[in-house]
Amino acid sequence: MYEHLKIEEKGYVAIMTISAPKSLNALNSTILKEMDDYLTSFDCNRLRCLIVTGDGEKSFVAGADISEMAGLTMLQGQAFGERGSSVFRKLETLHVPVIAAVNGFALGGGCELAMACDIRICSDNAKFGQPEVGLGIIPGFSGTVRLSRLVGMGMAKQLIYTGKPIKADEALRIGLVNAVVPQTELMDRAMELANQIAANAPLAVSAAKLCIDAEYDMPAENAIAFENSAFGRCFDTEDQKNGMQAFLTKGKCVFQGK
Ligand code: CO8
Repeated sequence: MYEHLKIEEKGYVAIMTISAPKSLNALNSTILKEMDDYLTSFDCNRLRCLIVTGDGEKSFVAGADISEMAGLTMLQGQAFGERGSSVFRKLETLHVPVIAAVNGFALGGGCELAMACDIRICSDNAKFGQPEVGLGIIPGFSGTVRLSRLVGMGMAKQLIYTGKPIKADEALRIGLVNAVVPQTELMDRAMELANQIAANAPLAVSAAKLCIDAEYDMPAENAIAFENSAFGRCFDTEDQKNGMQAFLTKGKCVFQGK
């Protein structure tokens, strides 16, 4: 169905594998279009979590495709940046949590893709970096926006100005990833995490994601009001009634997402 995406579903969890082995899964226009199409068709009523990973054992995504960018004019460069940013924003605002299972190089657009996900875990051979200034460009695809929010201004500036990649243990230390695991265990650990999320009330998980993201840039008073309203809406769901009833009767709730 797609040329560069492999899609799998296991229960409530979907796995999107980016596959362009000749370029270490570098993102070209076709891949961005396919990701856009897939995310547009993603059924958040049926699926409760998405895992994003790269094909093979060497690379998650080695950046945007340099051979495609090399000859761009200023306007084409801006359009390419906007294209990637809009797809990543679609991923970031998907109504279910997205886990990046980073299985190797996450450079430039690869690091930017991982940062657009809710949670990042990586294999012990992973390398993260923003090498763009070494190519005469800046991190596009919203890299200058998200990196400082994740790791703080000082570290973001160091990574972007030097262009030097960091290893998995350093990415863990600065909070760029939540966990580092052996390569052979990466997908199992990602599935375990996804299944833990999927077992919870999906409308509540989705509301929590919306709140955390939307409230981040709000003044505290507005953020608190936003949360209060979302909190109230949870009481209009069957999942809340059933979840609390199950607790009170010492049962287990199988959430229906209603
Ligand atoms: N684009 C295109 N092709 C690539 C890319 C890439 N980003 N990365 C690797 N490849 C290709 C190589 O050219 C090579 O192809 P070939 O076999 O035809 O020569 C193949 O993949 C294998 O790569 P290497 O032989 O280089 O493998 P190594 O193990 O020696 O090195 C590295 C692996 C370190 C990952 C190395 O390939 C590398 O440095 N790649 C480029 C990394 C990079 O600079 N990424 C950032 C790109 S810029 C970017 O992402 C900007 C995003 C924002 C865009 C904004 C729009 C305007």
